[in-house]
This record gives sequence, structure tokens and C-alpha cells, in this order.
Amino acid sequence: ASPGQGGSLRVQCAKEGVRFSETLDGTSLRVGVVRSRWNEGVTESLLEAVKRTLKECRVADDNVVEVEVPGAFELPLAARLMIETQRVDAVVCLGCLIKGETSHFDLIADKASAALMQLQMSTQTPIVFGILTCTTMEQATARSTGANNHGIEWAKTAVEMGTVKNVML
Ligand code: DLZ
Repeated sequence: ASPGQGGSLRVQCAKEGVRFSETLDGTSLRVGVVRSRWNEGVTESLLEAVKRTLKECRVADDNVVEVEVPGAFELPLAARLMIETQRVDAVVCLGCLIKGETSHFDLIADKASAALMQLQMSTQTPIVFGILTCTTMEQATARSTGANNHGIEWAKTAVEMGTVKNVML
């Protein structure tokens, strides 16, 4: 990448008071989205926000590749398969772990987050950690609905990091 391209990205991201979705351009990006079904209402709402925001960031519908898995524990392998077979610039992994509902909470959260970090470092493909780790369903609902739907920020992160990868590699 030329220094000019990198500079332009920095300027874009530093613009004061401008929303990422207005400045980040996902036109040339291909983004994978892996959604787990546990706590399905929550992860569906996260997915809806991710897809809407990717569209706002001008990622073409044809360049959004979706796959569904049972639970958060399955996200790392699906993300790896997505990277190896779908030529994606970034992957968003969506899940919801609720502490009150599973003694597996810490185990799954630790293993999934470590595997996703290791995967993004080894593949140089940005992976967005989109797993809600909550104490109650009320918390999960608050973080997956309305203006506080975390899917909005996660989609913007995918566009920003996919752009960073393409500018720098
Ligand atoms: C087994 C399990 C439990 C108890 N709780 C959750 C959860 O809250 N969120 C989630 O995404 N997945 C959960 N799972 C399923 C595991 O992630 C995984 O799908 C199974 O252990 C099969 O590997």
C-alpha cells in the first residue's frame, strides 16, 4: 500500500463528529457473518443490525456471506472455514452467552475468544468478537436492541478493519 492510501484512511477515521458509516466505504469489501443460534432472539437481532449497518457502509449484499452454527463454541471453526473458502476481508462472529443459564459460561467464553484472537492473528483477517457475555437475558436484550444494538458497532468495526487490512497488506 502507498503511504497516501494509509494517510487517507487515518484522516477519514479522525474526522471529528462524523459517523463511521458516513466515512467508511465498504464498497470493495467482502464480509463474512457467522451467527450462533443459542439465545436465538438476541443473535437474530444482532444479525439484523450488522446487515443493516454493512449496507449503510456500502458493502454490497452479494458480498455479505452468512453462515449459522449451533452455539458460541462453534464460532471459531466456522470463521476459519469462512476465511479459507469465501475470500472475505473480515468476519463478524455473533453469539450470546448468558451466565445464569450455563455453567459452561466461562469455559466457552474463554475458549471462543482465545480461538478467535489466534485465528485473526494467524490468518491476518480481522475477526470481530461479537459475542455478548451477559449475566441476565435483560442485559442481553438491552445490548441487542435499538440504538444500543452492539451489532451496529461490530459491523462498523468489520468495515474499518477490513479496510485497514486491504490498505496495509
Ligand atoms: C451448551 C451451551 C450452553 C449451556 N449455553 C450456551 C449459551 O448460553 N450460548 C451459546 O452460544 N452456546 C451455549 N451452549 C452451546 C455451546 O456453545 C456448544 O454449541 C455446545 O457445547 C456444542 O459444542
